[in-house]
Amino acid sequence: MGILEPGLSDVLSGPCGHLNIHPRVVGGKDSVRGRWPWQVSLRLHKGHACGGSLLSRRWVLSAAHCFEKHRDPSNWMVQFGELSSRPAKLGAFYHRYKVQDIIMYPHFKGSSFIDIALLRLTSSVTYNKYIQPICVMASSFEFQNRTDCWVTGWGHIHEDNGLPSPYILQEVQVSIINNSRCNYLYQQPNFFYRIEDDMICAGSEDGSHDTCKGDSGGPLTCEKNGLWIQIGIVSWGVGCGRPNRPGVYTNVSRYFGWIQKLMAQSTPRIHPFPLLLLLSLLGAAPLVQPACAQLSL
Ligand code: 4AZ
Repeated sequence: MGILEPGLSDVLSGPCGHLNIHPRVVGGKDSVRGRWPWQVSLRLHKGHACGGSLLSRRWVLSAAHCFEKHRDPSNWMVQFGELSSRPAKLGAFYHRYKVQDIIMYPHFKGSSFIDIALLRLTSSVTYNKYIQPICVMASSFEFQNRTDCWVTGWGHIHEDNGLPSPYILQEVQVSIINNSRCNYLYQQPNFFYRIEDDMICAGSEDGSHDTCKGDSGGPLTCEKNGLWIQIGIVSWGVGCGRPNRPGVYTNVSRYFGWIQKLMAQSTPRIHPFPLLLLLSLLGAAPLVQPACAQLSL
């Protein structure tokens, strides 16, 4: 049942990271429906609260801080496959799913540390042209000098300005800023914020490309060999679009084992034999074997 991916040495139980349509956050532009088919809107009491990404039919990845004050899954809904965070058409409601469990990483202590959560959905998501999962990998080392990654979201377009009507998903290209450089920037001129090992900085040093309030939980993605990989989760920053204050993202690869373990534990109702398959990518970093996990749950 596995699908052999060109350029990848193992099998997938279901494909991830494929785009059907090829190509404001801060400094961004309107996206196109289907360009980021894994992007979801997490809705608290029916309004957009945070971003997230689809990993498989039953699992959505987001930031733990989104749920710090709202831990009851019944207050949340996940909206898939829509360009607007407030779609006018009634059909959009077909693509809203309920949340069964909110699972924060066990050591999450609030705010920006270990800022990762998985949502288990009550039912399986139906994939289509506009709804597809993203890949995650065991290492993000090889992405550290990339200048062509992307972040997407329905968050603020400036520190004090929300996204205006019709609330179209924004996309912005960002550079990955390595941790030593990011720590240096965050000390300029005299601030001190520590960028931990499980965080990745991205944006631009002049602040022109950034994420903001409301983008939290959404994906930072890069393409590799034709597949899109999620390397970060929008987590925090000092303001939005400020020079020397790039956006800070949770480094997803640091939690690859945790994600894999949780997704494997789920008891599927439709597919009787869930598969856990690791996918090694060609051209992997020499010490850490990157893997792309996709589960048919
Ligand atoms: C927030 O409050 C937030 N500039 C998200 C991203 C950034 C800052 C704040 C990064 O959700």
